[in-house]
Amino acid sequence: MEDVTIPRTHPRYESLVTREKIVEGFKKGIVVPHGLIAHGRGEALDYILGEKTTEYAREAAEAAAALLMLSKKPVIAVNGNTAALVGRELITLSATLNAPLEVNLFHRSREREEKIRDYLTSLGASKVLLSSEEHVIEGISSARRFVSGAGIKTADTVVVAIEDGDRTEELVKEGKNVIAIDLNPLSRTAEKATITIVDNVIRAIPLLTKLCQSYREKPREELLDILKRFDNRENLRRALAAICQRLERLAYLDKV
Ligand code: PTJ
Repeated sequence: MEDVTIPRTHPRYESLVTREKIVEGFKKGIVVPHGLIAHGRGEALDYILGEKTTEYAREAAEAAAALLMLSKKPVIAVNGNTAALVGRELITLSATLNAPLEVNLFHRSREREEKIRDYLTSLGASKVLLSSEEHVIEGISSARRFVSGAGIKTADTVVVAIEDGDRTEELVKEGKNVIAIDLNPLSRTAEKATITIVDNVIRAIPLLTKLCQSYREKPREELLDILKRFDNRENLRRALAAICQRLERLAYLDKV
């Protein structure tokens, strides 16, 4: 297939570069075909959201950073899409938190797990865990139930992104906090997570990392306070309201 160079002046440059990353990941065998479809859904939602981090997404990211700073054993789950889109950024978040990355796939195969691990290692990751059939999250019907004993199984907080919704609820049932990054405020993952950041991973992961770095010296009481003020249901309501308002403005005005 021919490689396409995207001119910097293209009005949709960022979006097209991101799309190229997913396609590259697919060619490398990191992203599954279903991941391309998921990406398209994300693109559509991001377009409606205005392709920028909203105020409510920032507040959710602040609560997520506070929770991560308070967590004893955070783990960052990685799938095909997140490895392809934000592999490097996930490594920086992992280093900032001293939290492992764990490859956990819906369309699971050992071969793809290893490909993703090797890809992350080539980018500089030092600790990438893989799933094991010895450790299971009960109640999950997909292959995502297999997790690492040193990772998700024993984590107190799990960061998940671009998820299909089958496991957040079960992780929460196991007493874990779940931080989800999902552009769809109506998804099951968004609803069931402890904290949902309704934003694109390409913006949300760097923002979360920056906030974690700046919260390092924050006293525990302040972190607890940030967390206490956050209400996930209310935040999702604001996300939906913002989508409605933006569409209304687009419908009645010539520009947004
Ligand atoms: O690599 P695997 O095998 O684990 O499979 C990963 C996919 C993505 C195929 C799997 O998790 C899946 O099928 O996901 P869904 O059900 O399509 O859900 C993905 C969710 O992520 C949807 O709500 C999308 O709107 C959202 N999404 C897509 N792209 C982004 C996103 N959210 C944040 N940032 C994005 N870039």
